[in-house]
Amino acid sequence: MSIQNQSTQPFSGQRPGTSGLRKKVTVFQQPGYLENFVQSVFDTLGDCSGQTLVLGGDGRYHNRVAVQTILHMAAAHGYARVLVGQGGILSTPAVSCVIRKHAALGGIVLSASHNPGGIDGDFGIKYNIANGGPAPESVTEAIFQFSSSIAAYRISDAPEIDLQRLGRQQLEQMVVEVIDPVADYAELMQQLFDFEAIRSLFAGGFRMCFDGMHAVSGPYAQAILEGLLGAPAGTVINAQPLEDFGGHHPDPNPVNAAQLIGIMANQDGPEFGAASDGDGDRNMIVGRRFELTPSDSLAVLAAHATLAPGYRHGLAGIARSMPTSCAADRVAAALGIPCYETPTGWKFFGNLLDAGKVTLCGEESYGTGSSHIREKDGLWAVLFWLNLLAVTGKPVQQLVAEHWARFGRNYYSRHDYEAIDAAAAEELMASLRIKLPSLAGQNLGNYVVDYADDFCYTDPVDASVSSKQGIRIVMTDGSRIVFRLSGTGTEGATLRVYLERYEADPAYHHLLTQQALAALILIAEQVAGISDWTGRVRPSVIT
Ligand code: VG1
Ligand code: CO
Repeated sequence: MSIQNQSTQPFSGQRPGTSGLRKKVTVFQQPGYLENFVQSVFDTLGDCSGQTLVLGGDGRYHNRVAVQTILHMAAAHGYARVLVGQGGILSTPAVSCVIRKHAALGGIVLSASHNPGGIDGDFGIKYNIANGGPAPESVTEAIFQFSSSIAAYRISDAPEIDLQRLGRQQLEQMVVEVIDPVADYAELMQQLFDFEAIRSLFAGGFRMCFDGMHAVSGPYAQAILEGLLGAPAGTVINAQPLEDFGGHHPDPNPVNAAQLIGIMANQDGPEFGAASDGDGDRNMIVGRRFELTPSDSLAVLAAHATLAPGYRHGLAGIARSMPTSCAADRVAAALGIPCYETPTGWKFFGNLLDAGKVTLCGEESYGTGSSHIREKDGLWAVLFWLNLLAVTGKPVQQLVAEHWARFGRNYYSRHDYEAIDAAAAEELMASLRIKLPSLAGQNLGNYVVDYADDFCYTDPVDASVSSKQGIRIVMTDGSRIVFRLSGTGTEGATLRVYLERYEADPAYHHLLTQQALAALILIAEQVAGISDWTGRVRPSVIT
């Protein structure tokens, strides 16, 4: 066994996007591709001797191969210890939890999250820092710089590690500790939520359905919901992680989780439904015949947070990504706490959480989380909701209706135009940018534009600036249209159009979302010329 220096060439385009480096599996299978990126991570970190690394992924195709490679590279960089999930499995929130609990220097998450898996699907890698959260832009930029000039990587040629065998194994001078992927995470959840109350809820006949979407959250949900909380066997469907997610798209929204929506449409079916994504950091919450928007979910959780033991002392503040609806802002105002608006991507919440400025965070893309870790957390959100349902005795729909009655309703929808021509997408955005200055004060349909800009964020903690984070057109009544290009797709470009309308009057809280937003949808098309630029007359996904 020895450590080798393998000479290599840089690969172009290893710049991490919204959430790490995501490419087709076939790209990652090129000799040296993964190694280059990992070497660039280690070069960015500098001396890793004596440190601990956490490693795991969502179980998608190529996960185990990549885990072995990274273990052998970590051994060549002086790490004292790697904590790796059994079978190479760790959800994104579990990685964050394990990094923090075991004071690791950082962790590597192998996932392309909500992107499809399998041999024809996507693979991804993301580095998380010592606070448990995604590396900030300064770190990802350094990784990219190293990857563009790399000449060699270091790796051990020792035999493979047995990823099934729990406990310690030796790799060169390094200890590899294969850990139960669920244990630390489950322990943390029990500190935050009223497991007694939720256990009684299930014991009293309450039924739910959790769709694991054949991705990583299945084992977590089974251990916690069916194991610790006593929900009946079968509560978790599609529970087993599969390399291709069973051919499905592990992106929990009503379109992709059609099976769950079907189950929840049944009048005699479960009262509560939820789904998570590829790497377990997203959540979709559904009631019986009722779909909840993630923006509303954040707002309702914030309004009732003190009902959960982990939040009984209240919230320091709330943060939401810019395109997320302003429903949470109204709760923050009522609670007298600040509400921060950040660019899309969980990494932007890290500083606010570390500084103790916020307790709850959320994104419109089915992402919710808190200061307990530094990632969004799918099952955490489900347990939070279960805690609310158990304590209030009210179903989801009633809690949400009462919320709207008190705060007003923010109608909200996202229209995605996937796999469009990348150059055309850039041109659409460029031409919108040119129009921005002339939009203020203009009448668009029944709306008057208050202001229009390209969102630029200055981090309140370290003053770092992130520009061009999405074009927003904000109307005088607070309604908004936001345009941005996805940073996680791997085919062409994806245009996301976010639409929001505020309605204070309860007499208008029963409208169908797309109808409530119809005028704004029309304005978005008129202002941006979406069909002209993309050749599409309708979005590919509406959530
Ligand atoms: C999308 C979502 C964003 C989320 C990101 C990573 O990014 O819009 O809110 O943080 O995915 O989520 P984009 O750039 O494609 O819009 V996950 O669960 O895929 O790590
Ligand atoms: Co995810």
